[in-house]
Amino acid sequence: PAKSSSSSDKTGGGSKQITLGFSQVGSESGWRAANTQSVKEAAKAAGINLKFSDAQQKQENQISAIRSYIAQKVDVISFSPVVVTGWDTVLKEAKAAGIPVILTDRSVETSDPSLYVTLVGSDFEIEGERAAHMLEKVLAGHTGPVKIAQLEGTTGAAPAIERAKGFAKIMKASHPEWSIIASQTGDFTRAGGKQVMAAFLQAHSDIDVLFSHNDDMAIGAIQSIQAAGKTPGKDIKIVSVDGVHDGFVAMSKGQINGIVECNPLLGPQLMDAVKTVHAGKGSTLPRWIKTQETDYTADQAAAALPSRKY
Ligand code: GZL
Repeated sequence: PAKSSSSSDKTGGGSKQITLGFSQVGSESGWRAANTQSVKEAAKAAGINLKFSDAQQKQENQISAIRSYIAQKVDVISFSPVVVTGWDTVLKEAKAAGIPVILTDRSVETSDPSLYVTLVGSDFEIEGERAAHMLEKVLAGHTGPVKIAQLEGTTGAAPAIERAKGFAKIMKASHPEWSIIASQTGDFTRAGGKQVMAAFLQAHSDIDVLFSHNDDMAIGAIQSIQAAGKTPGKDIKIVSVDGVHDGFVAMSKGQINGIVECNPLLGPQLMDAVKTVHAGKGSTLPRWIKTQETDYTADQAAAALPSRKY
C-alpha cells in the first residue's frame, strides 16, 4: 500500500516544516520586485512555508500583517520596515509571543536590541559614499561649481536617510565646489521621480547633476529631463543606486552615467538565517549580515547586462 507521507515522515519524523511570516514594503520599484522574487524562490528552495504580504508602502499594513502572523503562531517573522520608527510596540508583541524576528533590507530604530535577531541587508550609508565617489569619476576633469539635484527615497526610510547622509559626508569632506540646490522625495517610484524632476527643472535652469536614491526615480526623471529639451547623461549627469535591469539599459544608452549597486537578492541569506534562528542558534548570527555589491559606470553597462540576475 502507498505510504502516506508528510514532510515530517520524509525527515524520518524529524522537525516539522518551518513557517515564515514575511511582510514586504510594497511593489514600488524594480528592486522590490526582484527582492520579492528572491524571497519567494529561496523559501521554496529551502522547504520553508512562506506566508507573504505586500503593504503597499504603508506602515499600518505591515503592523497588521505582523499581528496576523503572531495570531497564526508562525515560527519566524521577517519584514523590510518601510520606515525606521514606530515598530517597538508590535515587535514587543512578537517577543511576548516567543516569535523571533529577522529584519531584511531596511533597518529600524529601537531602544531594545532584543526585538530582532539580525538584519540581512546592505549598508546604505556606504552606498551614499560610493555614489559621491562615483560622481567624482563621472565629473573627472570638470572644474568649477557643481549644482546637484537630489531625488530622495521614501521619507523616513533607512535607505533614504542613510544614502543622503553618506553622500553629504563625502561632499562636506572633499567637495566645497558641490552644492545640493534641490532635494525632495520621489518615494522610490518612477512617477515620483518624473514629477519631482519636472518641478526641479521648472525652478532651476542650472542643474548639472542628478543624484537619485534609486533607478526607478532616475528613469522617471529622464523623461522630464528630455521633456525639458535637455540630454540626460550629458546636460545633466545622473548617478543612481540599485542596478536593476532598466537602470542598466538606461546606462547602456548613456542616459545614466554611473550606478551604485544595491543587491536585492537577499532570499538565500534570509532563509539560512531563518533556519539558524529556528534551530535556536540565533545568537551565533552576526547582528548585521551585509550583502555584497559593486559599482558600474556607463562603459561597463553593455558588457554587464547579459549576466545581470535582476
Ligand atoms: C534598498 C531598498 C530600496 C531600493 C528601492 O535596499 O530598500 O527600496 O533602493 C526600493 O528601489 O524601493
